[in-house]
Amino acid sequence: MQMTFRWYGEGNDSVTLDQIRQIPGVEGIVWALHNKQAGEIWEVDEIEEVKKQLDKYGFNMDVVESVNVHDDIKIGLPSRDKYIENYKITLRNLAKFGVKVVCYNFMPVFDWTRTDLFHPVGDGSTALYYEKDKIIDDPNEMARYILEECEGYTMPGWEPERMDKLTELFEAYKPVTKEKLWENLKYFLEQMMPVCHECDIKLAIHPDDPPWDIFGLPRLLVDAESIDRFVNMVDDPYNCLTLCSGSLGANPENCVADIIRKHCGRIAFAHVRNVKHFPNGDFSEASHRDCDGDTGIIEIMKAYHDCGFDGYMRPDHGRHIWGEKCRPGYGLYDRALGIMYLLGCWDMLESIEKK
Ligand code: CS2
Ligand code: MN
Repeated sequence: MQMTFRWYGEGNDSVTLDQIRQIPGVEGIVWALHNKQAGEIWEVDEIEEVKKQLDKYGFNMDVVESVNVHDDIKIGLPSRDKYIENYKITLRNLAKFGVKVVCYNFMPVFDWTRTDLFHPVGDGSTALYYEKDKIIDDPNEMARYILEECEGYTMPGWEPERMDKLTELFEAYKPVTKEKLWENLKYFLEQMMPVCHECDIKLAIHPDDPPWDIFGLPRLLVDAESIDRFVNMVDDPYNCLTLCSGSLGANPENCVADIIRKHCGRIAFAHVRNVKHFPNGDFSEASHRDCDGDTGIIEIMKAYHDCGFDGYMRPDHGRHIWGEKCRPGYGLYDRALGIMYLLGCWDMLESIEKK
C-alpha cells in the first residue's frame, strides 16, 4: 500500500507541500489541474509545472483525482465523441509523466453532496453533514445555501458558474434513465480501455456520494450489486475502482470490507473515511477512528491487508479542527490524524503477520 494525500495545488489550497511532507508516510500527492473544465485537454506543459512542484519535495504524482467527465458523455450526446477524444489525449499526456491511476466519477450534474459543510460535532470541531429532509426536489435551495452561507466555499460540481446552468443541465438529463446512464458509461469505458492499456493507466471510478438518487437524478455505483455490475460490464484489469468507504458507507446496508475482499484486485485507489449514521437516515462524517463512526475502519484495513493490497490509499474528508480555515473536508489537521490512524492499523497488521 502506498499512502497519499490530496492537494488542490499551489495557490488553491490552504495546505502546503511543506506541511504535507511532515506527515509521516506520505509518498505521493493526489493532484489535478483544478482550473480545467470537464472536457478540456490537459496540456503537457501544465502537467510539467505540477511535476516540478512535487519533485522539490520528493513526492510522486502517480494518482490524479479527478479528470472530470464532460456531461455530454454522461448524457450520451453526439458531441461526446469529441470529449472522449480529448480525454484520450489527456491520458496520453499524463502517461508521459508516469501517472498510474486516474480517478473520475460518473455522477450526473453534481459530485458529492452534503446539506451542511460545517456542522458542529459537539466538541468544538465541525464536519460535513447530510440531512435527508433537506434534499428536496429543488436543488436551487441547496445552491442558494452554498452561495450565501458557506463563506465562499463550495462542493465540487456546485460551483456558482454551474449553478447558472442548472435548469439547462436538468433538462438535458431528462431522457437519461438509469439504464441509459449505464450504457453511456459502458460506451465511455470501451473507448478508453485500449488507451489505458497503451498508457498503463488505470481508470478508477469513484462511487456515487451519497449512494442513492438525488434530485431525481440517477446514480449508479451505490452498493455491492452495482459494483459487481460495473466490474463485469467491462471486465478489464484497467477498468478499476476508487473504493471510497465514506461514500458507500453512507448507506448502513453496505458492508465496505466485504466489497474490498471481493474486488481487491480491481481497486486501484482506496479512500478511507468514517461515517456516523443517525436513525432517521441523516449522517455525519466522523474522525477516522473506528469507534467514532459506523463504517468499520478496522475491518476495512484488515480486508486490504489480507488481500495484499498494493494500490494507493488516502484519508478522505476530515473534520475541521483546532480552528482551521480550509476547504470543506480538506484541512490539514484531521486528515493528518487520519493518516496516522490508518498507518497505525497497517503497521500493526504488518507486524502481526511477520510474527
Ligand atoms: C472525493 C470526490 O471529496 C470527495 O469525496 O472523493 O469528490 C472525488 O474526488 C470525485 O468524486 C472523483 O471524481
Ligand atoms: Mn472519496
